[in-house]
Amino acid sequence: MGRRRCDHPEVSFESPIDRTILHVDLDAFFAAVEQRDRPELRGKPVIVGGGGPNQRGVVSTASYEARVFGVHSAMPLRTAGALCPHGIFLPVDGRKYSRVSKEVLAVLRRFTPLVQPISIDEAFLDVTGSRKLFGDGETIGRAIKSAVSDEVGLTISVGVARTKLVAKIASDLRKPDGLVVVPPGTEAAFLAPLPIARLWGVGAKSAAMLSEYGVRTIGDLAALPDDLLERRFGKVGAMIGDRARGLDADTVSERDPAKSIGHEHTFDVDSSDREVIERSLLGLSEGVAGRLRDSGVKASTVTVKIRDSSFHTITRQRRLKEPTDLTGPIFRTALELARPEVRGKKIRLLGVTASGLGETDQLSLFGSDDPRRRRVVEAEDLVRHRYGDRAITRARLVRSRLPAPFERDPMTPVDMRTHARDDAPPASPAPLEAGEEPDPIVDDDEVPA
Ligand code: DCP
Ligand code: MG
Repeated sequence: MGRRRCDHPEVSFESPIDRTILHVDLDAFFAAVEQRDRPELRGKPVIVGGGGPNQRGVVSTASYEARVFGVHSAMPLRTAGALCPHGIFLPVDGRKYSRVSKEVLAVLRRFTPLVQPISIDEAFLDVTGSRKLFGDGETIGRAIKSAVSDEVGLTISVGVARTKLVAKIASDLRKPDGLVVVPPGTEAAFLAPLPIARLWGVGAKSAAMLSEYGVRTIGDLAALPDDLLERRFGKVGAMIGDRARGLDADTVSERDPAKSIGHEHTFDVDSSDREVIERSLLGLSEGVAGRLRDSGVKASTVTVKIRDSSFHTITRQRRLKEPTDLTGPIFRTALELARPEVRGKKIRLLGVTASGLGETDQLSLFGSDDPRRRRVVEAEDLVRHRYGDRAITRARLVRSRLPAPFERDPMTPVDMRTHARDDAPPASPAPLEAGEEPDPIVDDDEVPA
């Protein structure tokens, strides 16, 4: 079992809160379930995703035995077949994986009620309040690993730290079957030697810009002065600097209280430029849709918020015919709601919020979405998770010079970062109108940034 304790000397790092956060992520999830259920597959290169090596489509996941050959998620099946001709190709059994995912969640919830599922096979847990009952973070991590192994028959990797970011990086470091503990006070030292690509919010572009300053590792980034980072990267600069030093105030929020997911953007200079406004709405919609997918929920209502140069704020809301977690329908609705309201005004702030959230079957292979489109979106999500929100974006956004990620509106009263934000009542009541059927989504406007 991979296990590592970070034994760097204490670095000075002030945190007012003594939290213990775990990030847990099942190993080679879909493939591991198949190997569990069919012992003859154990120790073999198993590739889950579609019909076989000569089929269209992509790999959902590969067992660690298949990864040795270079096979990985989102790779075309044909490529996987060429790399690993002896691979055992299996179709995706979404219903089974959803069921197993729920069993694992039930185990996790025995250790704390504060469980935030992030995807079908990973979750954050805040176990601060459980330590008296179950022991320290490491002890709880071990107990979770044993329980998941004994009761569900799968291995799960665990990261233990004081912040979500550090816990997530830690859980990935010794996969499979890892347990990595980062003791309080050693966050910055733990992060320092890692490449900056591991940091949330640092995409390929930012990495290239940072390399101009000789930044390769998270430690190099942490050493840059804040004012330089802010000058070069704006508000985001200070944020990634903090993250590089292990500072991250994001809290573990259960999914249930999240009634809406919203992103907002304040323009540096108030704008009446239609192109600028529409691009912003697209970027905001994209961010919201990504968060919906991360949380495994679909939204049935879209709200736009518009503040003009005189600080007059309105919101307009519309219910969609069909719940969605995709950018297209959210953007189109936001655009239709905003267009009549922005005409002839100088706009200071725009917001897009999705509400009426319902749990999706994580593998919406079963939904009415086009499964091909769904695969593209999932592959994008994977890149986004690995390299930050701006690693993949639409052509229309690439041409723009919008800051990323979008900042929240400082005047919004309830600010709980990305999740768990109560639906603010519309400033001026807006009737709920029936949304139109979403148009087919154009696939070819995505390009890597
Ligand atoms: N998945 C998918 N398509 C992707 C990425 C993932 O269908 N592009 C599915 C299959 C994975 C599951 O989601 O088994 C969980 O994703 P992870 O990224 O956690 O990958 P694994 O659990 O397979 O492997 P790891 O051990 O790296 O966590
Ligand atoms: Mg996993």
